[in-house]
Amino acid sequence: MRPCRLALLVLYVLYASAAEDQCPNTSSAPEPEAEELSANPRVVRFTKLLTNDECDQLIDLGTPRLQRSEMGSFEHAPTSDADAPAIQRTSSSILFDRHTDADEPLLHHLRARLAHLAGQPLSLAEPLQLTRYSPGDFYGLHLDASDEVPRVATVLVYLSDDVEGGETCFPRIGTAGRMRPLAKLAAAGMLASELAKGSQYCESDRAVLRVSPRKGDGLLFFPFVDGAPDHDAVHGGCAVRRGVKWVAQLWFTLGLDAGG
Ligand SMILES: O=C(O)CCC(=O)C(=O)O
Repeated sequence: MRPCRLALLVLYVLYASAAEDQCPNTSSAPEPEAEELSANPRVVRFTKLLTNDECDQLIDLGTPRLQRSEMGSFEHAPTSDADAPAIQRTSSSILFDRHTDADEPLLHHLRARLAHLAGQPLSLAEPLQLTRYSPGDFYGLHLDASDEVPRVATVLVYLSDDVEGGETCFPRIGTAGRMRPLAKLAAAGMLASELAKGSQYCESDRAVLRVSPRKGDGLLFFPFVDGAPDHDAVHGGCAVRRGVKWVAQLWFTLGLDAGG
């Protein structure tokens, strides 16, 4: 194992043991129903994680400041590796600012709630992101984490209903034994061409995990496991065919607490 991975692993073990204490449930909202959609990689769906009002308020708060979505994390420019240009993202987003938006009660409350559900300390949470997909918009297959951006957990919350298409697609789930390991393709420099096949996994006759947007529901998964990106957690957002899909994303990233 490379020294930086070992260091990250040690960091992770240390923080994970403390995490339970650091993410108390500060909300009076009832715990949403949780359903494990996949054990490995682990993907959990929460039903009615946010209320309709919370979804609508978040959209209202972010809409005036939407811009073309970018790749990468809020601290690192487009992401992980030389494969990044092959990935496409056509939506609009706002990354709520940690300082400007710090006093916004809705954001404060939602971040704490999502951290609790993810079992992660709030100190590892990036700023909350809000994203809008209009008809035709999509997010190609990608890994949320890299060695430089060790995102240990992702929470996605769907904020709108009445959308056709727009499923969150995990092409490595449901295809066990039928696909070459993505990590090996990455090592062979073939990650970009594999990720570019994204849209074919959105077709309805393919038996991969696809989660349809349902207002208020959330997904939790873990892009960085045991000190390395988990290639099996690769995912993307299928093109929206009708309606407007809104999601909120919160990533939990190792080292944020140390770096500020
Ligand atoms: O929109 C989706 O369903 C997926 C979004 C996503 O993968 C992301 O923001 O990292």
